[in-house]
Amino acid sequence: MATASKQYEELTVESAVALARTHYPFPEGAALECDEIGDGNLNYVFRVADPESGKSVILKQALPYAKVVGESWPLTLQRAQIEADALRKHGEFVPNLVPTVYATDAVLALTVMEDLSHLTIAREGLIAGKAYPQLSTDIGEYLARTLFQTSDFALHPFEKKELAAAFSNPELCKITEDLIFTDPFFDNETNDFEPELKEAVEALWANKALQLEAAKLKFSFLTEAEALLHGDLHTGSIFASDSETKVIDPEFAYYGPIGFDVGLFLANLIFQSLTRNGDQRNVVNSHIERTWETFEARFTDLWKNKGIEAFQQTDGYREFIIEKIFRDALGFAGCELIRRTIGLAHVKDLDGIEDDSRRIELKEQALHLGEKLILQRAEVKSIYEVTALIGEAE
Ligand code: SR1
Ligand code: MG
Repeated sequence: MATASKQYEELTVESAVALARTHYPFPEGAALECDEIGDGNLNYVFRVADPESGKSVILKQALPYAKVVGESWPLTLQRAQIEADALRKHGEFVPNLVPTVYATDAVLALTVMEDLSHLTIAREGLIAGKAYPQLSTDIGEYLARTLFQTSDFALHPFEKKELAAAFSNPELCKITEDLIFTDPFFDNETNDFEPELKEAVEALWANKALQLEAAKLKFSFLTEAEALLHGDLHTGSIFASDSETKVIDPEFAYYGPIGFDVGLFLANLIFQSLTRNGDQRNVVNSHIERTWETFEARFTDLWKNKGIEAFQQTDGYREFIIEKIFRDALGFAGCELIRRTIGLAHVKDLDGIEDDSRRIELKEQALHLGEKLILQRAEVKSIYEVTALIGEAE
């Protein structure tokens, strides 16, 4: 059970160990070891372990500012509670695909949770060439189950609206509204790109049709409370091995358009696909295709077996919803491709490429693909057309 401290203070290795003893059943007198292992943009992550018993636990603490920028960017501590609550809510539907939360402390903005360090962050593994055979089936299942079962298709409207209110997350949503949907489409100071990309970026800023479609996608994100989203489902928010997948970090969780989670994951696979050739690319393209295939199949199955909507049997309604999710997902994927290339927060898949001309070439491809997905999202009819577009980006 949670124990509230008197006031917020940043954890140290010493205080993390003391809290771990309080919140996790380490053997009496265990000689605990502790490391800060966080490499994200926003939080501290401490791993506390007892080498003797082999037991270990994670303490994640939200900082009152965005670590990626510094103390000049204050950020609500309430996101820690949102994250823990989202892990628990999603865990009701996919217990095998999220870490177990053991305890929370609202004052310290602390979550004590299952240690997943036997797994690797999927982005790192994919960059190293790993195939992760389970990844897309697991994420397709995760997406369908968490999103369907928190939507009006599965919940009584009172329960759904109560959840939507509980997951109101305005500050974190504002980050997404700015960093994904606004800043990259204008000459904004938060943007960050190599001078070699200037021409391509200026063409993007001058593209009025693109701006209009980005505005529509932002409006969807602002207004369409369809389901409880993860809100930041990139490959850095996923731990994986050949046989296991765990989704972490839902601090951006809120009620939003279903296609947002789907699109962000697809975009992050697209980055990885762009960096690969031949059979290696096919491995990732198969993940892109299987994510959608699994999502669509499971969503359909849940619709038929768990749906409570009066129009559930109405011919064409399920197809209409799935088509909307697909179209939205492509548009959101396009925005993610653009913002991770020229916005504030990048991806290592591209930034880690040392050869300057290769890196710039792939970033140009990412930008063009992002534009295409946004502008042509209504015409692209299948996920196989998306993987074909990746090939055409060269
Ligand atoms: C200031 S936070 C920058 C980015 O990091 C997070 O993981 C989100 O993707 C956010 O947009
Ligand atoms: Mg994160």
